[in-house]
Amino acid sequence: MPLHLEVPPVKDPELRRSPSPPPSPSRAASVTYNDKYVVVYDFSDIDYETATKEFTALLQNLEATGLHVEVRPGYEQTILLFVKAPSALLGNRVYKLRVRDWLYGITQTRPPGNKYTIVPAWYEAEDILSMDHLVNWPQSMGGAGITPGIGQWKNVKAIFPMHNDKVNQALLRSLSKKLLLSIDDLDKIRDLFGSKVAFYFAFGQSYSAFLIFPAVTGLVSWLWLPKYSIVYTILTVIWCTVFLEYWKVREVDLSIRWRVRGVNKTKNNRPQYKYEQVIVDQYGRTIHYSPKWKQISRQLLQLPFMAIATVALGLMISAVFAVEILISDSYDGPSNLYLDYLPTVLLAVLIPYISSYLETVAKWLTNFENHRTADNHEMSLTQKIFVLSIITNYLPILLTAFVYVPFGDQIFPWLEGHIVQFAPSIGNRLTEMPFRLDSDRLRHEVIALTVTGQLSSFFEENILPLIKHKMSGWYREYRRAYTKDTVLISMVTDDADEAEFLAQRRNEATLDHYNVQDDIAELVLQFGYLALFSSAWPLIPLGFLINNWVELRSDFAKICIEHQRPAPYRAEGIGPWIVSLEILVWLGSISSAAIVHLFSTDGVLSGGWSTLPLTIFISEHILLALTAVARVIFQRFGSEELRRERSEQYARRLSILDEIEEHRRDGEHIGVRERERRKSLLIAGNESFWTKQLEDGASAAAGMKLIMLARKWEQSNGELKKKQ
Ligand SMILES: [Ca+2]
Repeated sequence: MPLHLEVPPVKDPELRRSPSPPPSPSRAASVTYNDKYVVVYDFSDIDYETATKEFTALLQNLEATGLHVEVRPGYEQTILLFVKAPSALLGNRVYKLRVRDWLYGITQTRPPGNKYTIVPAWYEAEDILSMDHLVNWPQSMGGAGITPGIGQWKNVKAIFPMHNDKVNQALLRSLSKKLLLSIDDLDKIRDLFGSKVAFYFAFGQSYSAFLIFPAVTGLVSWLWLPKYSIVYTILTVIWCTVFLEYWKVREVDLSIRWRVRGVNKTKNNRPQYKYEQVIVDQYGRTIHYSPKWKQISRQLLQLPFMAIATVALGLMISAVFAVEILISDSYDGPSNLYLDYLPTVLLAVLIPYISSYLETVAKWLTNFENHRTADNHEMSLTQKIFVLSIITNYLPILLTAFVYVPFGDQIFPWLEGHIVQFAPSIGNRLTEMPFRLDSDRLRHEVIALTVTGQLSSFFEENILPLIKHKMSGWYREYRRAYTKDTVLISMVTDDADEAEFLAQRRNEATLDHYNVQDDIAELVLQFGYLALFSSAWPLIPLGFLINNWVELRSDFAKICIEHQRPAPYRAEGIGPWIVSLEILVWLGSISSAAIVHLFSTDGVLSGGWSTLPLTIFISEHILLALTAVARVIFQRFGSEELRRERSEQYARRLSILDEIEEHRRDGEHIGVRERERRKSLLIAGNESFWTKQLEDGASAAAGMKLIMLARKWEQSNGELKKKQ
């Protein structure tokens, strides 16, 4: 077997593949994370027969792929399948993935070797990605085809790689000592969690570094310049544009550095993707065809959804807003103190309720849109939720700035008049006070919303999940100790030498899946506050700068502690968030201009000729927006010439691809000798955990025993109950 070794640019010795580190006397130190995966199988909802059948199928699929499986009990009625890839299999997959990348034009040099070549990974996440493919990819592509929660595998709760705690902690420690993340830190995050997650940190890092400039100008403006300063505003608008253009370049740089440029076009179909036909075109390429017009027209459905959501949320927020002002400005009846808090309480109760309903609709809509790749699906859903959060976050400020302050003196007397007419009992309590215009109100609104927004999102993101996780842990312990529920781990005792390892993995199995889009959305929303409203309160950038220092570190800790280790998927950037940022920059230029125009000299613009330029300005920008939408749609259709060129390229590649991607699964065609060799390799390894169920059928027997134990216990318990 020819063995081609490339020089691996490994930065951290902890991040090497299993055979590389020298044997260490301590067992904990010798655990490798690059070649393992955990599959969580939950059989609490199904009967004995179904459970054994499903479990056997699961195991057979994994073993047929050439993976070694150790079975251990999990919490409640779950079985943890610990999957380990033989290094020959994994190294070969890593090699094939590199060849695939080269064929798709992601990398420029052809990796030397043939279909038997085994290479060491350059970093841990590269191995784990291939590990993920072995477990998750369809059988036709040489994987085990385990897709958690879908179809045949609906009782597979999760598949995940294990956290490399030592490296996690070391990196977190070094990050918390630094002011800014270096390129080296970003590389390390990529080595751990893959480029998709690393791009979030890269974006957060660039954004925070850029924030230093408006933080300084903002402080200067706050100290020495007049309120709603025009100089500060112009600088901020320019800064926004410059930052965005910088990030576009930076993203390309990083995607080349991380060898992921163009990786989005190589993504597989998601299992839920529905296609109408399978076509083999003249270049020999299999296409799962679903008409473009159908997809685009389905995606256009989000426009009416967004319109309705905007109107619904908008009406509610405006109503609460009007009540709030009526009460604070002119209501003179009894129990004024309680009434003061009424609108806030109303908003606090109503908004989460309506938002969660709208989110359900958004989820349904995204499923309906039938995206081909998991990336597109995830992104489309996050973008919808992002628009909803934009409305709830920005609308109160927009109402204050552009409705209440300029038109309040007309709207509120009119509103009061109507209340007197239709509800005299309330109306009579409204005093005939002349409308007091409070131009500081905008500033206060901006301060209150940005500060509480950052604080509450920190709490929701970091503190609340920790509390929840702790509580469910306590509850589990309580049930285990005091109730007669079937809990597997109380029937089976762990081997002493694995107890700690198993405790950690059981904990990881209960954690949530991590979605990096949520974190990006949070930063983009923050950027929007800055772009749209910082002219009202120039200390915003300084506050955000401090917030983000904590944010990036606490997000890293959050991934390590509160979430399962994310599968190290690849991405070539932050994707459509660029478009969101562009829109926010554009909105920011309008909003800042209008705020300065309305507030800077204390003179409030009121009707007449002076609003004319503003109207022209806005209508012109609506036109721009339409052009942008059209551009996006046309880009979706793509250029015919480009497609043809790519197809010809593909035909050229196909001969090599055929040789490389043999659609056979490793476990099915290896001989008895190779099987024995792999066993002896496992025994020779330093991890006794992976040698407990080496004999053929041992893992299956262990799993069956666990399922039977649980069911027997339930049976005898049920009979006991009947007898009593
Ligand atoms: Ca975050």
